[in-house]
Amino acid sequence: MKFFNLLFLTFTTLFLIGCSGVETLSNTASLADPTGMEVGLLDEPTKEVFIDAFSYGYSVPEIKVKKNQRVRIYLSSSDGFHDFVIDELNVASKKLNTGESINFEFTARNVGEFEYYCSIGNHRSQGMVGKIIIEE
Ligand SMILES: [Cu+2]
Repeated sequence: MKFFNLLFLTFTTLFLIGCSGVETLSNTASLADPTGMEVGLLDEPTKEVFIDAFSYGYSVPEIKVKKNQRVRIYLSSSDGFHDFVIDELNVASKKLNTGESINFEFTARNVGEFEYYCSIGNHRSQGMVGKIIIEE
């Protein structure tokens, strides 16, 4: 009986050592990875932008991001039927009624300045536009 207890204890100990060993190894690997820092710099964190749409405008008139940065838009409509479109980036949101909200993501692939606008009726010409600036 004692032998089995000892055996059990030995296996448990080995198992625990094994686990902590794996953890230490992976931590060391990520810290020691010389490209880790560079990847971190290239991969900007997702840019989150909260935009309220109303007749006729957006609460955020300008968005600035880096090339290839992920952008997550939280879009709500406090007044009217609206959407959010960027032709050059193939972004076209769902259309929102008053009180609705959605969020969606896209990647800022092209460097430049692009207009985002509401594609409903004549909202765009009423001034329902903004600008996204994507920098190198
Ligand atoms: Cu609109």
